[in-house]
Amino acid sequence: MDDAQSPLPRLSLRAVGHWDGKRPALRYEPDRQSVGIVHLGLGNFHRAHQAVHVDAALAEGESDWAISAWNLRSRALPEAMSGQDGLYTLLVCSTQGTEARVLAPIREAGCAAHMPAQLLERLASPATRIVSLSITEKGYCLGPDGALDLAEPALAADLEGAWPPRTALGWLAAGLTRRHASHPAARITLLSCDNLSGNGRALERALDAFLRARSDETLADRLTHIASFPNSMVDRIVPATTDADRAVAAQLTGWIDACPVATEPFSQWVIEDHFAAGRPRFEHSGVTFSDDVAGWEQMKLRLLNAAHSVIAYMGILAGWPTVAEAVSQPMVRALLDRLWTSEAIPALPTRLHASAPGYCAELLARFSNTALAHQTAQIAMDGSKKIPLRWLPTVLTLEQRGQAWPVLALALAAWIRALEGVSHHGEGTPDQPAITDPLAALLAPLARRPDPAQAVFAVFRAVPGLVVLADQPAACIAVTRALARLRAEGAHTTLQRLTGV
Ligand code: CS2
Repeated sequence: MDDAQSPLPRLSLRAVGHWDGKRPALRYEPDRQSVGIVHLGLGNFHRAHQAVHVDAALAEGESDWAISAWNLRSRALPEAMSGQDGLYTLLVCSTQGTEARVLAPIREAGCAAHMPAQLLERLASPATRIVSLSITEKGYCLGPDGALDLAEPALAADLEGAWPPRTALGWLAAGLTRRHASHPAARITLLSCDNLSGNGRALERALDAFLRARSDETLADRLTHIASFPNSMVDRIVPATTDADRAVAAQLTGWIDACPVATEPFSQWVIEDHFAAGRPRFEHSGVTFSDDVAGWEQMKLRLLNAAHSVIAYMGILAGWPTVAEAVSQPMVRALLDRLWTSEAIPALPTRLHASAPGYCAELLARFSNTALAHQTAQIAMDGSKKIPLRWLPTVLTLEQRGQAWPVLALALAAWIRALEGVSHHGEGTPDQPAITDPLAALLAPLARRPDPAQAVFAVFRAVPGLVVLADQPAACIAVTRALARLRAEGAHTTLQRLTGV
């Protein structure tokens, strides 16, 4: 949308100040809120999830918990938000309609590579009591055993003292070192909001390993006294922003917003209540505090995220661009039903079995939300990092019990087929795989090996998180059969054959 030609004003504090009583109002004065949270990974998920809970806390008068939000490299969103005083429109979309609200919990947005001194200062400030992260699975630089991958190039550079740091761990280490020098007793919570199992522990171990790898034992030891790392399960479906979202935001609010965020009505956040330096009263806005975050995480990763990835690769191959379009196909619904009832739920710990069917019924309703254009290609990204967390625990559990897992075998084959760069039109070129992945350049030629057995084995061998499957002949055979079928008959026929629909 072209601001210059639009009769509508750009979203800003000034524009909102001229509120005419008809538009969505702010519930607090943005300028009177002070920063208590530094967030790394300013993206749509953060803005539709954690930031919404912080917004509610600020509206209740907890004015020292505003957010300073940062991207490590990308400037686009921080700049767009800064251009509108940190304000943005939240669009909550359902088939009943779309609701728009303007939020202001993010009082500062920046790019770390561009403004390193400012981020360092924020991290070091004792006013910062929570540092939260949504940096995606790959941002933690973990190997398949959950240990820090010291060979990861950006991490290796940070261990050598690169400035500005290139990884979130490098930033945390730099910020905490500075903070410890000036305020040695200042306590802090480091809160992971990513889809990793045991995300808090994973972050704690990774940071500890990072500090020790650069011989900073003093700070590593000290963190066990002054820092906490609560595990948390985060859940809200938040697609990338489209021009259609911008048009809807303008229509509903009367302001031009360069970066609105569209999401579903559902939102869930379960956190261990271990905050070293206080926290907003998140329970007032629906956050659950629990000592059993692991159970919630397993349900979410193995039922929701696992199903999402299945839909993503089948959707790419079959030509369904969005999740809602994919699940409108009876054969995809049959596939999900089989995934959940015959594979994922039986492999969950028994104590979760009773609640799982209801959880899955709700998932199907969420996935069917046609008001949300959640692209299968978006979910398909970074499969080499996501699949080991989402599918592998189920596969290994069933394999150990001698039970078959045909849906996940097809899903693994679909991922390999998509890595070949082949979509439903047979599109994709040798240099341009259809899906984005940090290992795509390595994996695409392996996935294209003419012999499907060799393709499967080579891909498993090349992905650290899946190497365990390369050593399991029965698993390789199951995936090879599915890949051969996909190659010979295409996605539709293969799906029909498996589901009988
Ligand atoms: C999705 C998740 O893109 C993906 O990999 O599976 O982002 C998913 O939408 C969220 O985890 C839902 O909470």
